[in-house]
Formats: sequence, C-alpha cells, structure tokens
Amino acid sequence: MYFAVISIFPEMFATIREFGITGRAVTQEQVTIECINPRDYTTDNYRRIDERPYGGGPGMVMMAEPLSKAIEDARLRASQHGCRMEAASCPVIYMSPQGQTLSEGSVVSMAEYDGMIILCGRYEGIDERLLSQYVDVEVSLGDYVLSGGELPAMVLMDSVIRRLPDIIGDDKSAEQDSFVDGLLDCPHYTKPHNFAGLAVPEVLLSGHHANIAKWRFSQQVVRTQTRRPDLWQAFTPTAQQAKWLKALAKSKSLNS
Ligand code: 4H3
Repeated sequence: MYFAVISIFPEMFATIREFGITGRAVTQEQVTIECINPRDYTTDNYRRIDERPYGGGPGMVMMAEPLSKAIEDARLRASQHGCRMEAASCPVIYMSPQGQTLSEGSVVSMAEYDGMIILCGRYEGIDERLLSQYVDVEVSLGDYVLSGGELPAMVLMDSVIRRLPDIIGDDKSAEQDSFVDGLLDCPHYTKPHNFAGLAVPEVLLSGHHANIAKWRFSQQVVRTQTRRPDLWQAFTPTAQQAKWLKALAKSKSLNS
C-alpha cells in the first residue's frame, strides 16, 4: 500500500516508519510512506505556507496554492507506485475534527485502497477552497483538537497497516482484537503463574480449547456490558456465540 503524507514536519513520520509492525511493513516493502513538504512548493524567498485569515481573528491559515501543488505531486507519485487514480482507489484524506470518526469498520474498508494521500494541517487549519477542491474524505479521531494533523495521520496509517493481509506475525491476531466482532477484547495473561499474589484464571491452564474460547467470550461480554453498553446494544452474536450466551444465562440463574 502507498501512503503520501503532506506535512510541514516530515521528520515526525520516523515514528511510524521505523518502529514495530509498521516499521517492518516498510522494511519488507509491503508499505511505502513518502512525505511531501508543502514548503518545497512555495515560490517566495521565505517559503511561506501560512497567511493571516481573511475576516481577521487569531492565528494563521495554510494557503491553498502550495498545498495544491503538493497534492498534485502526491498524485503523480501515487500513480508511479501503481495506485489507480480514482478517489475510490487512492483518496485524498484530510485529518480534522470536522471529519467522520474513525472506527475499526472504516479502517478495514480503507485497507482495500491502493493508497492514500493524507493531508496534515497546522495552525488554525487550511483554506476552505483547497479542501473543497481536493479532499475526498475528512477523518477525525474523536471530539478533541490537536495542534496538527500529523499524529492523527500516523494513527490512521497504523490502524490501516495492521489490517493489511500478511502484516501481523500471527495472522489471526488482528481479527481477535476489540471491536472486530463488535465486542471489547478479553483479558490476557502470560508468565508467571502468580504475580503479586494473583493467579492466572484456572481455565487458561487447562488446555481445553473449547472451554477457553467460551471463557474468553464470557469475559468479552461482561466487559462490553459494563464498560460499553452502546456496543452491547448493537451486538449481534454468531450462532456459536448465541449458544454460549444461552449457557451463560443458565449458569447465572443457577448461581443466583
Ligand atoms: C485532527 C486534526 C484534531 C483531529 C486536528 C482529530 C490542526 C486540523 C488544524 C489539525 C487543522 C487545526 N485536531 N480529532 N488538528 O482527529 O488542520 O485544528
């Protein structure tokens, strides 16, 4: 998958390029991350990318002109990396609090793109005419404001890269995380057997795979019910999960 990031702080992206799963995806060439600095597309001596807002008010606004040239160049590079050039294959994405909130569901569909061009704003934001002309999708991480789009861009890339085929070492592990089946994740344990006087739940030492699966599911259910009633409301169990739920309800009524 191809990523072009348009940012005045390209050095920040070492974080995602060099470490962990995303770093390995880059080294193994499953992923290309190119940074494009809008300052390189300015024509004045000061390499200005921001100006004061029309209508007054505090702060600065990123100008349309250098960003438009940066996006045009990003598109050219994306096509040279084999991206088909429709918005459906390689969209221009703007990270902003005004966007659609990112979810694991949208992450999975975005993993189908050939690539994406991610626009990172700074200051008060970007001239609206650039956004209306060039941006296909606006994505938000949630209802809070950050000083730039770089961290959100890296969050988006990380979430997408780990859902690409053949990326996570253990190929089932991405499918077992929180949200993937509409529930929160179950708790995890590893060595030693006892830590701070706390033992590992007995069932996990039993080697009985069906019981372990059922126990993990019951933990997911309890966590989701108590911590995220909104997710529990929306949850539809598979046939196997429905069976487990029935059994769990029965054992609960016996206990009470
Ligand atoms: C995204 C971007 C929050 C989010 C962002 C989010 C800086 C957008 C600038 C940048 C504008 C002014 N903050 N919730 N900040 O995903 O370009 O807000």
